[in-house]
Amino acid sequence: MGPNNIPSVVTSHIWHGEVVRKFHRNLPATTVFAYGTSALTATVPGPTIEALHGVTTYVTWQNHLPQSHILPFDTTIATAIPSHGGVPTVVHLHGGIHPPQSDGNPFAWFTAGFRDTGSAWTESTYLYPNVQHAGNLWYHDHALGLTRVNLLAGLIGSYVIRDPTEDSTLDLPRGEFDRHLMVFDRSFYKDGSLYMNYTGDNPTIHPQWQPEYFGDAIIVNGKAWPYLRVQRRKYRFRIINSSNARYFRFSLTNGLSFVQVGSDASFLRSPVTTRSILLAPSEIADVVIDFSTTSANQSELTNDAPFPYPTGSAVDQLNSKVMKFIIIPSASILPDKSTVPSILKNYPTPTTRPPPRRHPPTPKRRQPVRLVHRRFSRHGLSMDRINILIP
Ligand SMILES: [Cu+2]
Repeated sequence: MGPNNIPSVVTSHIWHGEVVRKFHRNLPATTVFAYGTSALTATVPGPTIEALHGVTTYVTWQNHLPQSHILPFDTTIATAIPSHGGVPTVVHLHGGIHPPQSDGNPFAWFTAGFRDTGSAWTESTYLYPNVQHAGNLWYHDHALGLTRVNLLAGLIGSYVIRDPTEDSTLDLPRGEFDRHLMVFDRSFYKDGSLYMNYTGDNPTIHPQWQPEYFGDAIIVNGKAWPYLRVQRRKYRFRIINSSNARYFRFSLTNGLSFVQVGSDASFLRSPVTTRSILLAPSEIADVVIDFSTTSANQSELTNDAPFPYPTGSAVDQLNSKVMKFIIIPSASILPDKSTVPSILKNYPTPTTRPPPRRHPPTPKRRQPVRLVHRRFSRHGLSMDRINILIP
């Protein structure tokens, strides 16, 4: 067991394979592709990888996917086609600064057991030096011609580089008051399976091609339109848009605002208070919401971004709703001592001078990376949380 009796499992790989998961209580279970430590623990999105600034982490991404894909894919574009069947995958850490052989080159794909590999495949274990400044990243599949369907199938997850010294200096909301919200859209058949239209937008020109994907249901951390019980205090949310094509323009009901403190992997110099946040696919907004600034007992996170953005269809009853915060109707249990400093971070000024020539430090030993599962409930059950240590 880890700290606070949180179960810890020592492992050195991240499994990905086909599992069945529930997105909504009124929808039958859905077959998905998911990351985790095993078929039992794999989730969509996958576990959050928590890395420490300056501490190298190694991850062996292990493909356990079946012989064929659960979604239709377009074979008229350049696509990874393995000679022995299976679903090619390769992981890209979005926003990460790491060696090219750990970057998830689309040609570095591999199938289950590394039976077939792409022309650029060299490494089964990826190295993430985490020498960039602390911030928010995310990981996703990147296989040639299959990235669209592999992400839709569920191969996505968040990754955060933490700097404990910086965290204690800034004193933003921490621990259980610091959450990831991974938001994406999906459509489903009535039997629960993922729906993806594979008839081309202009079938006389191309039988399959559609440039974008828009789903009816908005999913946050693996649940459609979930709720989260919050205390009447400040929370930090790292909101990641992991949709394939949908922009979100978020607002909060009942008079609440966002205080944006970061964008993608960086802090803003100073916090910005705003009623609305526009987030394109793959963008990350790092915000603080102070639930003590409303007397209401709930607030909805809503979306009004047309799709495709900015000139497409208006949102409707379904895709205008994202999630609901239920504010516990009492003073917060513990006093909220967190702050939002007026100056968050001064990064070094960019320069056009050539970089100094130096070799990256050679890590002496493999250091732990912490994986955190934070799930929502549609049934009022408490959220479970699993921490996993990777040596
Ligand atoms: Cu990316």
